[in-house]
Amino acid sequence: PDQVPRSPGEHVREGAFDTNVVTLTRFVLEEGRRAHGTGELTNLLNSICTARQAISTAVRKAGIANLYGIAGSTNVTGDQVKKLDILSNDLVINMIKSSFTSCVLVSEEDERAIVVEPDRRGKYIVCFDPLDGSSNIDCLVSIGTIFAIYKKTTDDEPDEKDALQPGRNLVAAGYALYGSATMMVLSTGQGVDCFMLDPAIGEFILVDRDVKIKKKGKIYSLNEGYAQHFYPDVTEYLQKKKYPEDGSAPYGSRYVGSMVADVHRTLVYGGIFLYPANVKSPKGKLRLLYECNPMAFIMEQAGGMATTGAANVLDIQPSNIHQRVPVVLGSPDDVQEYISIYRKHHP
Ligand code: AMP
Ligand code: P6P
Repeated sequence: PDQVPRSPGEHVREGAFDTNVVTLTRFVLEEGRRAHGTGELTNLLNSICTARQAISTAVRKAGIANLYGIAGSTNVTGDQVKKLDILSNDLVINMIKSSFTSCVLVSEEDERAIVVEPDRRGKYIVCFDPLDGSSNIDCLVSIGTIFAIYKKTTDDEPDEKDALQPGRNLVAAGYALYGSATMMVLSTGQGVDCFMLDPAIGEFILVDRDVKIKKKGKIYSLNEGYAQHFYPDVTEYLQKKKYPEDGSAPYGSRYVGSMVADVHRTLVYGGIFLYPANVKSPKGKLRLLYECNPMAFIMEQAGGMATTGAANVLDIQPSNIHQRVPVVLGSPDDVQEYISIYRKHHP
């Protein structure tokens, strides 16, 4: 069949040699034809995919290729920048620029937005975190790449302000998770699809179509090391998860400390991920443009929710490209329960 399987959550048969394997490249091409696009977004998505394949290779060979270790510089968040961070950032920038699809790039690694040179420009704006969770690199905990794609909305000279769009304007978003396997999760607004990297053929293969998150989960995920700084709404919410008053079982706790790993687990198993504001970080820690918005887009496309407590993440009008916001995302019933407690404390 020349159509991509349309039934939700359809798994490609495991074991059999599939001579009609649906690669990410093929999937994106078919979606592009269906959308009657010019091919620009298709080229952009495939260039991002290529960068992730290369990052996955680097991540998995880092020890051998001596890519570990401090590169001796720091990024805008003041984290020690490791060699893989720099390599990943360069890979993504170079692959996107050479796709002739984009005019402005915003990276967690670069203080200012990158304006693409005139002869290589296209209509898209890409915000990305090239290697999220980099503090986990040396202990081999899963890390990831996150991206968000917007269209330029004005005809004037491209610059940083073109990236200051609410998540509602997203054209596409997704992430790659470099875990026990490399998984690419993508949405262009018609649901969420998951692709597993098959190292044997160097292609991402469609493994889950139109993924939907559970309505309610049994896992909460946040860094409880900040408990003494939590605002009352978070403390009350956690109390209800640990000591349920309705006789139900307490929630389990899972926290990797890599947003991509914690969000992917939440997508697959259900539950709630929280990086809320606290007394020490009144805006939270995670970045709106290249962490919270893309993850909120994926969550909503999968039937989940993403809130700052006060508002839906995707409705926030960004004020600067490295803006931090509080984020609580996951199964809709779990996020709604948190929102009702938040509103009790913020009438
Ligand atoms: P383009 O002409 O390639 O920039 O595409 C124009 C619009 O069509 C995009 O902004 C998307 O909304 C849609 N589109 C194009 N290609 C794709 C694709 N591969 N997957 C999903 N939507 C697409
Ligand atoms: P904390 C990794 O450094 C990161 O940016 C996200 O991937 C992760 O969710 C968060 O920070 C972890 O922060 O304060 O719990 O160490």
